[in-house]
Amino acid sequence: MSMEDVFLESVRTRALRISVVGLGYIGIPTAAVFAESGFSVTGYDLNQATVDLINEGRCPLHERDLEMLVKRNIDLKRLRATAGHEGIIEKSDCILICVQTPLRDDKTPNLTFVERALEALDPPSLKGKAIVLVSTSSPGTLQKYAESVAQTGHLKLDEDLLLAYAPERIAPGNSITEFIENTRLVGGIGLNSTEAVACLFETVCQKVIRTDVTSAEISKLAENTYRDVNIAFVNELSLVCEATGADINEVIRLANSHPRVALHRPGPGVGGPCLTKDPYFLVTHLLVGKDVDVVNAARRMNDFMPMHVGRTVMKALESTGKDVQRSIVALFGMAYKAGVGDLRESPAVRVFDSLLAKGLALRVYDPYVADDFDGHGVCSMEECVRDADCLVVLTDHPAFLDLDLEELNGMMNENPLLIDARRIVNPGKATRAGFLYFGIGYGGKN
Ligand code: SAJ
Repeated sequence: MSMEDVFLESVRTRALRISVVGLGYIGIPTAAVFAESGFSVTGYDLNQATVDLINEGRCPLHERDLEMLVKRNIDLKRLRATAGHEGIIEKSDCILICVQTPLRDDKTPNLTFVERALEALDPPSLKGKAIVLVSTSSPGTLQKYAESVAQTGHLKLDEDLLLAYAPERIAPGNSITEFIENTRLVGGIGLNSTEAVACLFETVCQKVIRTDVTSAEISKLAENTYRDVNIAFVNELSLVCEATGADINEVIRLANSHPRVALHRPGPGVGGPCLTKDPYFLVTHLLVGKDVDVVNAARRMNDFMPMHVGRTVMKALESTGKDVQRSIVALFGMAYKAGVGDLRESPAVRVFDSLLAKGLALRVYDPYVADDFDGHGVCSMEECVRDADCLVVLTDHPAFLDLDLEELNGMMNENPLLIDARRIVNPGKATRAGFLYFGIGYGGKN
């Protein structure tokens, strides 16, 4: 029997022992979903606290259904966690690498964690195993590793060792559903690797597309970069609208009526762990240099937006003759996107920092974030806006989609301002409720 046949048989019977290296945002859902499907899964992490928590059937992440899956599979003894990497090769048939891949300060990929995880796997002892990289990585990462393994002369790639890239494509906040329902890409180092690992993922994902390893690496990055570039373009259009008296919401409505246009939404910038990183990973090998590519220009545009929002707040306060240094500014939303309590790379935090640096009195309300924002956090909308001069909407949380503007105005100081950085408040309604309205991409007269 070939190694691929043995692997496929043990996938079918669930005898395949799976190890997940890195128990973070991706590793925990991955481990839980495979355990739920009947596999015996061991998670490895250097953080003892995470390992202990998981072994108690608890979960450090706030993700719908995840803790329930972790608990059930810990109780059924299909899932366990271990600190460090010791014994990993002997105890596994398939190793899924889900470690973090951050950016360095100079915006180049820091693949140290992936490299360390791979270095811990000694090629001679990998015969008969499968290694699957799940972490976001720069194009060529797995091919380079494959070449280094081939050079040792111990193993025939794609025959003795199966090697594939199966990038995660799950949005934080909805991990489990997206893990199962989103199409999974599997790119192997050869046809055996692709087929075997694709079959493994077919046990937990509704749809799997087979491809080659480098195409999978590039397309994972392309998806998030497409989104970042699209949003950057919309943010640039917003500046055009502000300068010409137009409204970005109307422009998007019109342009998107064309069957081949799908403009995204403007905002105070782009946050989260993916769109702020993946574009840089994508252009790692670009030969033309960093000044002439679309990708870096888009990143610069989106990074500029928090500053633009900060300036809009200052200009709005000044335009009404309010004493800026004595003004109270209420901020609605600090999370990087709607419906999550995640502050990673949040543009709202950058707006907060810039306004704080200008000496403004700030209050922050975010129903999803348990953080007191250095003493600026408050627990309700009312507490946030009471006697405030200006309200800034920074995150499009569901709770902010249908604000009672009259009621809010009634609690604020005279002639309140509303700065809508997400364009979710109707300018006409805000004006009728007594606000002086400013919005990103809103060039209309108030
Ligand atoms: N944003 C806008 N305008 C928009 C859409 C988003 O300003 O029209 C902002 C959001 O407010 C947020 C940022 O962009 O600050 C990122 O938002 P996102 O909705 O792209 O969410 P992420 O980063 O949590 O998830 C992305 C998703 N990628 C794609 O949709 C292509 C998700 O499917 C991926 O699994 C995830 O990255 C990932 O892990 O790579």
